[in-house]
Amino acid sequence: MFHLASSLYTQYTKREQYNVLILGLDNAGKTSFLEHIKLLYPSATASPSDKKSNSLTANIKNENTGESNDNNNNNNATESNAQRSTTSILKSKRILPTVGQNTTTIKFEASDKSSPFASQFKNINLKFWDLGGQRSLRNMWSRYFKQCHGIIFIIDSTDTERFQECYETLIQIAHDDSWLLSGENDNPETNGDYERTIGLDGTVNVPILMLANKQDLPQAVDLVSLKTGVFIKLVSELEATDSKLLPVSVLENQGLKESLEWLVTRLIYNKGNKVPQYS
Ligand SMILES: Nc1nc2c(ncn2[C@@H]2O[C@H](COP(=O)(O)OP(=O)(O)O)[C@@H](O)[C@H]2O)c(=O)[nH]1
Ligand SMILES: [Mg+2]
Repeated sequence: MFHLASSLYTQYTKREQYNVLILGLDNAGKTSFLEHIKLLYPSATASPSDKKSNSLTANIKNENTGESNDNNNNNNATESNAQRSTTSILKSKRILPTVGQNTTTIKFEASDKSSPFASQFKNINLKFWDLGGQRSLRNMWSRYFKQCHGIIFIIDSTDTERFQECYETLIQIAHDDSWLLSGENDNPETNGDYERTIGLDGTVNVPILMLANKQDLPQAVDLVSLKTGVFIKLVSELEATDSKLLPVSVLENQGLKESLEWLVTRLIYNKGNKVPQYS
């Protein structure tokens, strides 16, 4: 009886984990994105006593300004208040260029809990990998493809000179040979060769969320111009891929939750293809 109850409990509380790579050229805003996500969602690795304190309302001491978010504050703070506080916390952080990798696991939750779609977002963890974007580090990315369920590709919408490089980098990701390999194959018939597990077209089989970042800056290229400019070719190139380009400002917390919700919907939809890990 105890075993039945305990297995039912485990079944009910079990969480799906999706691994998401944050890619893009250096200076696009990848690390800032991850830092802001950490402020917006509760950590999945926090100790039980931290469980209730969403990082948004946790006692984060702002070193530069001395501001702190009071844990006793009303948790029902309005969205605009929440937006202001995470934005000011982020702005006070000093984010250095990433050399290795940053990883974080969050508990995903719907921004509108009363929405009929909120229930599908239950019990989902997202593990993010923020990898260095300098040219020399980009050839390391493919090592992570086998384990990943989705990609967030961040574009600096003000860096027009490097749009072409962005485009080429994305195309390279989508056609990387690693998508064809599922790992060592035990099947003796194939002689230990790698097994082909995805679509025969040889393109990436995970959703790609492209974020046109820094939309708060006046010189940022808007979404329509981006789509009709150099990125127009992406539409046909990524045709077989589940992808979307959305405008955001990581620094100002514009469009972050909405874009993540698009991604999570697609991760769930794609789970027959890429099975999540369970914890
Ligand atoms: N104005 C503005 N600056 C941003 C935004 N996102 C990131 N940045 C800035 O862009 C620079 C590079 O950010 P970082 O996160 O280190 O980029 P990474 O190299 O891709 O990890 C930093 O100075 C950030 O403050 C944004 O949405 N708006
Ligand atoms: Mg970085």
